[in-house]
Amino acid sequence: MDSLSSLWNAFNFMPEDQASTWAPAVDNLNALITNAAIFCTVAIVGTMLYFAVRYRRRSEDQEIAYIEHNTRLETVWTVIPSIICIFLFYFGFVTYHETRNPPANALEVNVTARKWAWTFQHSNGKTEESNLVVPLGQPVRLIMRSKDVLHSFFVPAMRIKEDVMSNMYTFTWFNPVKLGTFHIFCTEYCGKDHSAMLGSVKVVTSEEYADYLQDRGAVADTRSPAEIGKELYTNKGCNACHSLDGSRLVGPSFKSLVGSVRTFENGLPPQTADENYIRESILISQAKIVKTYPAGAMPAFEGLITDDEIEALIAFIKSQK
Ligand code: HEC
Ligand SMILES: [Cu+2]
Repeated sequence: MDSLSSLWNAFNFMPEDQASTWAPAVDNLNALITNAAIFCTVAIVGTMLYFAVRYRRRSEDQEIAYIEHNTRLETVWTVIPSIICIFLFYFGFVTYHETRNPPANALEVNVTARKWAWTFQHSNGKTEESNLVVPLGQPVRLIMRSKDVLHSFFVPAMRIKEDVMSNMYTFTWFNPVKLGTFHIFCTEYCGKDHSAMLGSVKVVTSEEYADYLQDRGAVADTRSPAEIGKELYTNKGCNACHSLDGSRLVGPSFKSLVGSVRTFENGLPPQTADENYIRESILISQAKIVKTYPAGAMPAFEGLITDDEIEALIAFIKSQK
């Protein structure tokens, strides 16, 4: 029994910890695909070798049968693999769909990648490098961007991996089901110290998480991004054209904007307002003109606003429920 399980472990390449809700589903799917591939390889190569011996030419003047086709056989070897592929697609799609759609109550953490470190910022502004602290059993949605090149955020124990880019936000989420500390890697070669771009996810109880958020240490600015965003809303002049109470000024109100479906003047398809939409609206206001509003009224802020300021404005706009 012992030698059997050590044999199994030798062939099991998945990380030992299954620390998120969907880790077992990911592992089962991986095992299913691997086993199906091994089975097909053995069956096909085995049959091929057997036929090569069994039906080899036995003499120079041996006549061979003339075989055109076999409808029944061809139907079988088309239909069965098709069914297997549909099965694999189905299980893959279900898991993929889950990994792309965070629940509405997910906790949000902003992740910033740079050469060669990760920074995590929680909703109250608590910021820490390399160490992502999250509460057990609480879905966590990560809103990620890069300050320089392409990186990729990878936590094997959670079975999540997502590219991190400088010109848009990318997202991932997970629901941790195990207390403990788990590795973070960068899996996109990003230069000299790529291999040292490490970090850890620390899963703690919700009480420990609350204490963690409160402990702000010696930081100069203890405001939350939303509070900083509120100040920018006035300082950058957004308040001249955007109300917070739902009323129409020069531009649309920020009330309940995030998560709502936007329709546009310039024939573009409707879209749900998310972080990337807000970012684009600020930087390149002409890209999408909100229906019934004038084009060209909003100045483009490209070059006039930093990524950190945009992130604070997004947090503020999100808080206008
Ligand atoms: C001079 C007026 C004006 C100013 C100043 C202004 N905007 Fe706008 N904004 C508009 C108008 C008009 C629209 C709608 C037309 C469009 O989409 O360009 C708009 C659209 C938007 C949208 C998309 C809204 C939606 O309902 O989909 C966002 C987000 C936005 N602005 C953010 C900002 C932020 C943040 C600032 C400050 C940094 C700002 N705006 C400053 C006039 C303005
Ligand atoms: Cu990297």
